[in-house]
Amino acid sequence: MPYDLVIQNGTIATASDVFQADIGIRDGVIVQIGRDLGEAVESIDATGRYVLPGGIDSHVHIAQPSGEGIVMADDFESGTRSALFGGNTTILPFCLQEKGRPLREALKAYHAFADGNCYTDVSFHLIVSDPSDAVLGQELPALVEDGYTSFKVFMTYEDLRLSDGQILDTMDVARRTGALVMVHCENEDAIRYLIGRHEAEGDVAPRAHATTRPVAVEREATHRAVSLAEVADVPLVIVHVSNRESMEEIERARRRGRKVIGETCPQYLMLTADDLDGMDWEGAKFVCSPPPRDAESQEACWDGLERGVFDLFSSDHCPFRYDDPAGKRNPKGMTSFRHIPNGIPGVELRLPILFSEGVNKGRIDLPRFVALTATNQAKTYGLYPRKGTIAIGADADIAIWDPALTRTVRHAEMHDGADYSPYEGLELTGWPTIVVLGGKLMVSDGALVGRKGDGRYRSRDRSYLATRRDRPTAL
Ligand code: DUC
Ligand code: ZN
Ligand code: ZN
Repeated sequence: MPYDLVIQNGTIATASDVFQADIGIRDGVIVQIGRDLGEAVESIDATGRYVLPGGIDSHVHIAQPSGEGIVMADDFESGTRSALFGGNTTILPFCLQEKGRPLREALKAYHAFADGNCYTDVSFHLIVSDPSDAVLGQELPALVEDGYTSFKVFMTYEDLRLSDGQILDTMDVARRTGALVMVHCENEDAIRYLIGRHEAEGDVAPRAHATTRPVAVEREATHRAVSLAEVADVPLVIVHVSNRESMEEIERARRRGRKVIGETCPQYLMLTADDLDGMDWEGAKFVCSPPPRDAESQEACWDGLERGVFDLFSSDHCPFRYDDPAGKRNPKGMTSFRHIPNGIPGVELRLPILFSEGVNKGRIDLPRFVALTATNQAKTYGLYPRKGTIAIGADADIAIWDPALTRTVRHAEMHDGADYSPYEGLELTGWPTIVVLGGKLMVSDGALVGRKGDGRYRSRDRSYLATRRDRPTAL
C-alpha cells in the first residue's frame, strides 16, 4: 500500500539523535522511518533541511478573560494560525475558572471557542482561581480523569492569587489524582507595597511595572512554591522563570530530591527592563509578568537552558493590541502602569528565536532544541509518545526547517491578532517553511494550505512526573 506522504532526504532530529532518513506517513501517523520507502501519494523533498517534531508550546493564553474592558488579541483561529507559522503543531492554552463558578462552565465555553477554529492541535490547562470544597472534592478529580491533567495557580494578582493554604489544598488534589501543578511565582503583597510607594511618588509610567516586581518578589515566591510542593509531596512546574536567583531555588530543591521543572521564555532571553522605558507609553508593549530583567539575567537564562535547569522553553504568548482602548492603551492603563494588561505576543517567534540565537549561535545543539520545545513539553504534560518526537507510531506532526533562511521580524508579516511584535526588527536565521499536522500539509513554503478546523482538541494522559511507587507509570 502506498504511503499517504513521504518526507525524503531531510536531516531528522529528535531529542536524542540527528540522522538522515525518510519518513513514511499513513492515516496521520508515522509508520516507517528508513531509506527507499517506495510509493507515496505525495512526497516532500527536504534536502538541506531539518525535519523536526512539530513544536509544542505548553504556555499560551488565548481568548482568556482579562478584566473589564480588556480583550485578548487572539482567538483560537488567529492564535493557532500564528502558532502554526512558528513551526508548532500543538499548543496548550489556559482555561480560566471564573471565581464562584464551576470549572466545567469555563471549559464548555473554551471548547466552543476552539471547536472547528484551530490550525494546530490544542489541549487545555486549568487555572484554579477558586478552590472551593466542591472544586477540590469533586470537580478537579473528575476533570483529571477526563484528561485535564494540569492546573496553574497564581501567587499574584488580587483576583487570581491563592493563599498558601489554598495552594496546598490544590496540590493535595494533584497528589491524589496524579495531576501536575504549575505555579506563577510572584509575591502579591510585596508587589502591592511597591505599587503603593511608586504611585505615592507619581511614578506611574510602564517602567514602574518592572521596578514593582523585582527579582526578590519572584525569588521569594519560587522558594515558597517549591517548599509548599515539598510539604504536599508533589512534583511542580515553575513557569516563566526570569532570573538566576529563582533558578537557584529550583536547583536547591532538586538537590533535596524534589521533582521541580523550570520553564523560561523568549522575553527573558531577548528583552530587558529598559524596553519598558519607551516614549509615548511604548514601554507598555513590553509589560509582562515577571518582567524582563537585565543582561545578566538574560545570560543566566541561557545558562539554565544549556545546563538543564530549564526543561521547558515556552512562549507565554499573552497578546494584547497596543494601540487599542481594549488593549495596552486602555483608558485606565494610560493613567498608571498597574492597569496595563500583562502579557506579550510570542507564539510565532518562540522557535525561530531559540533556533537562531541558541542553535545557530552554538549555545545549544539540535537535540536540546527539540527536547526544550517539543519532547519535554509532551512528556511533562502527558502527550508523549503520541506527540513530541519522530518515531514509528507517533502523530505525523512535523516541521521542516531551513536553517540558513534569514528574515527580519516584521509584525506586518506575522499571523497573530496583535498590532505589534516586541521583537520588531530582529534578524533571525533559521525558519520553519513547511508544517505538517497529523500527516496533512498545513504550511507549504511559507503559505497557508491547511484549513481552520484541521487542528483538534486532544485530551491528555498524566505527566511522566506523576509516577510514584504506588503509581509506577504515567504512560
Ligand atoms: N502570567 C502568565 O503566565 N502570562 C501572562 C501574564 C501572567 O501573569
Ligand atoms: Zn503567569
Ligand atoms: Zn502565561
